[in-house]
Amino acid sequence: MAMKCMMSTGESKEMKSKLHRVEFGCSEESMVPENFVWPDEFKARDGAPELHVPHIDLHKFLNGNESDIEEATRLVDEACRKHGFFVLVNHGVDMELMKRVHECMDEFFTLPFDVKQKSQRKFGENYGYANSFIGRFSNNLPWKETLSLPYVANHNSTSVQDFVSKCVGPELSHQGKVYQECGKALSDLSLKIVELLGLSLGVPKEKFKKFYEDNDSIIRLNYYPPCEKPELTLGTGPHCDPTSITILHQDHVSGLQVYVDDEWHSIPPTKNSFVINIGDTFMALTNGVYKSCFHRAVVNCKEVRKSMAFFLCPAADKVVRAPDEVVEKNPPRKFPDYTWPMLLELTQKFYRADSNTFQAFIPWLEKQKSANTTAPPAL
Ligand SMILES: O=C(O)CCC(=O)C(=O)O
Ligand SMILES: [Fe+2]
Repeated sequence: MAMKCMMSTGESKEMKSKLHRVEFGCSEESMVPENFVWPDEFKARDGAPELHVPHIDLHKFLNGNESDIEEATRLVDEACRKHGFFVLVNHGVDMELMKRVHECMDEFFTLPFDVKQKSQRKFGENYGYANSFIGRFSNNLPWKETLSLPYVANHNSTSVQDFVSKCVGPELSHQGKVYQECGKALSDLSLKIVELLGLSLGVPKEKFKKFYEDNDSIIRLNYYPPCEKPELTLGTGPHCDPTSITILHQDHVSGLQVYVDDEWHSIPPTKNSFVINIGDTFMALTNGVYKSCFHRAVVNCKEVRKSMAFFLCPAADKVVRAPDEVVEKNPPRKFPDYTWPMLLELTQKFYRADSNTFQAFIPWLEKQKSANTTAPPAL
């Protein structure tokens, strides 16, 4: 049903003609547009083993004694060197707020398509509503709809609220307020997480906190409609987050999978918790010591799945450069200095983020730098 809603657009006509019948999903027969059918090597199989990630008690880390701190940093260090995923509990974020976020998502994504389309994300832009029928790709399409919002960690900024009122519509301003509050709570939380990561890595506690204090981040709401033949497609294709740290809140439906030791593993939702993962930009800040890991989301035939991701990103003028003390312990320096908008531009316009994003980014960045230095002076 939700798929019908994703297809009730002019752009979908061509795709409708490419629909092919697929026999026996959870229902007797189902139809999955060809563009959503992923090659066999990517398809999800039943029964992915669970990834055993540490559950980190943030309250204990912040208020605990020496041994609580030592335990939290040791577990985080171990997980981040291996795959970069851990679960955060006792994090202090009001779960009633997260419940309201999910209610707003239900309200938004079940609106008629033409209402959602008003806030359509344009090519090269970072914010707004997107689904695969209006997206930039034509094959291996993800089975989902998203709404991406700008969060600016500036004392008086109401960036999220303003975006919703202006681009989504003033009639949804109540949702904007909820997402704004959520952004603030998760931005504050992210500063505690980078403190924990800094300590785990052995850099002064304040270092990363200062770097991200004025973060310019992204909130992404993911809505995965049920799919009658879920094994043919993916909700979010395999990728590494190009951003710094991701704070993910999943509803009660499983779907998140992480590629570790040559195998896909699931991280099922656990109540009142967030899944945290390291993105490419934080990996660069640690000179590659902490890993940004390949992950994806699978869909199911029974129910909608929703997740909310807060992608922590540095302010536009901050130079991403691993601290000397980290490089000295893990030489040589492995990443070029860059600012986040450069990597964002590459992944929004030219390159679909995967596990080789940096291999594409490094020569591209060099080209951009030399184009800028050889350009004739402006008159
Ligand atoms: O929905 C999920 O569980 C994962 C989503 C994700 O990886 C992303 O939005 O980057
Ligand atoms: Fe992701």
